[in-house]
Amino acid sequence: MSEYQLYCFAQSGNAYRAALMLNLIGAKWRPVWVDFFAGGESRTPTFRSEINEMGEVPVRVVDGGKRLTQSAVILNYLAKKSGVFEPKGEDEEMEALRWMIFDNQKVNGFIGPYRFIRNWAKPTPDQAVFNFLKARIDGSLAIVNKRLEKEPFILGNRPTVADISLSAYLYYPAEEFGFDIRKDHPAISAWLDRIKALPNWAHPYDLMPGYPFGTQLLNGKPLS
Ligand SMILES: N[C@@H](CCC(=O)N[C@@H](CS)C(=O)NCC(=O)O)C(=O)O
Repeated sequence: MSEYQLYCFAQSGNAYRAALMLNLIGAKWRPVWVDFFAGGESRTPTFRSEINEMGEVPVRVVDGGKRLTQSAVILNYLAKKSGVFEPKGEDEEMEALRWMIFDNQKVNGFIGPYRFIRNWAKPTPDQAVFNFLKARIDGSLAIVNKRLEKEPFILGNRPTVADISLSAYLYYPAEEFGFDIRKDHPAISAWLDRIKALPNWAHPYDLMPGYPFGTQLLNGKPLS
């Protein structure tokens, strides 16, 4: 029996943070597919009253019903529980949190909407919106790249929740972004390879259901 359920869908980089963490720590978990695109499930009154009042995925549910949302909260909970990717001591905890907030707000907080409006929003917004977001993305990724020129991981020599949070979105295909993050930011590229080499790493489209669109399949098989 799985210890955790994760409400998610394959295209969600926010959900992928939590799915990747669960996989990397070897947790027993199973995905629950959220029909985000066609069904608008996260906007329904039922989802908001019974699953997450914020209308977002990921949502991590422990068998028995206890729920957690916000990927940073989920990552920190799982790190504490497993002892894996856990920042050690108050200074590291604050440092990890600092980067996770920066990620949520300014790195993937801009990359996520950019990728969404480029691939799925109807009608497609004006070019000015893309230009604004892209300038913010370039500036934020340059900050992360500079940090990673000095150390192999965000907090130093070992990966922590800050690395899982910041890296997850960046594994989606470059064609979905329309720019090549690895080419533009070489230290980020080398860091993505280091995280990808960790045991149990898996691509978002292999780890969460809903790719291709509108299916409850995971790797071509129905969800159990
Ligand atoms: N800060 C949140 C962001 C969650 C989030 O925005 N998830 C997207 C899916 S990738 C969502 O559910 N969006 C619904 C909406 O904005 O209406 C986290 O890290 O969990």
